[in-house]
Amino acid sequence: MQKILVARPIFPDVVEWLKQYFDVDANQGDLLPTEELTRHFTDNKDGALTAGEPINASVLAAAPRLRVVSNMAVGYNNFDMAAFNAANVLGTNTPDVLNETTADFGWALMMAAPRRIAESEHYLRAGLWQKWSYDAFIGSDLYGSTLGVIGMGRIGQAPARRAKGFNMQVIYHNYHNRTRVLPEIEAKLNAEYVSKQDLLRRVDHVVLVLPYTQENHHTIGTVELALMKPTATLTDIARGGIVDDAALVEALHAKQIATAGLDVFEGEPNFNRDLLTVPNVVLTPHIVSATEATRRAMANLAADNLIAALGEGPRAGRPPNPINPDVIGKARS
Ligand code: 8YV
Repeated sequence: MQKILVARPIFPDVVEWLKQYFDVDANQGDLLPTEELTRHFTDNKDGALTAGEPINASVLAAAPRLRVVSNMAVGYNNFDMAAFNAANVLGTNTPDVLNETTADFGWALMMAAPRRIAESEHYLRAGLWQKWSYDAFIGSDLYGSTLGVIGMGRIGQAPARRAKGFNMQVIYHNYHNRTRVLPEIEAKLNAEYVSKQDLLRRVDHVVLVLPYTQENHHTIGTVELALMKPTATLTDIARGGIVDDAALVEALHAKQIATAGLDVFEGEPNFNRDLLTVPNVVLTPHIVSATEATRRAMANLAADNLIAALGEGPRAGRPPNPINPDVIGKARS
């Protein structure tokens, strides 16, 4: 039987399902630090199921038999894909199943931040509410405003679809190496392609939905924040590192923009604690895909990918979501 590692706790029934095919080392305890992760791989694993654990050249070197790593996430910046390709190791991810859940959560942040829901709830809980006042927690509208999507991919199109119901104008920009989406998608979403600078100048609410790559590091920093309206909202449901969190703290304190909703952070879970000094932000601990149905769909897809990539099950040899399909069938190097 081939051996696999499940690198962190997942649904127990998915572990049981994997046990039908593999000898499973199921780490159902706490998260594994990298060194310990590496030690698990020296035990000749053929595959692994991860959810954000960093898999780099040194981890792969410790795992000479490893042929596939299946990430339970759509983003795979935890994989060093150059190292995967050099070693002929397949990476897989879980696209599409989380698009709508992610968009819903982004929408929730985009409503909560400008309407100051978290900030005003803290005020109420602290017993500070004494009277009604015409200007207490004044915010800005979503309905009829301009939405800016940076990263109009599979997920980015989902908030753009929601914008119709809010009578919003949609403008978008794509990131490194990508330009416009197909004209029929633009027409359907009624979305206008603009430069990043134009988007930042015009937008009332901007949502970031782009993958983390070196080129996208600090897509939003001091310069970009300075272009935005003082009434604007920034929503980040992408990845830590897309926004320069220190620059954002400064911009919020200086009231360069009105507010932000953030689910992802540089260095998470050890995020920049200066964000806690800013009252007008909504901060959540990377829970964008956390609904029962979506997390189940992600876990099932991650298991499907692993089973198929290791030549088992009904899709043997044809995993649904290969990131680097060129390595399929090549000997591990
Ligand atoms: C994951 C995510 O839950 O899919 C992604 O890329 O950001 C989240 O939905 C998280 O990354 C854990 O793997």
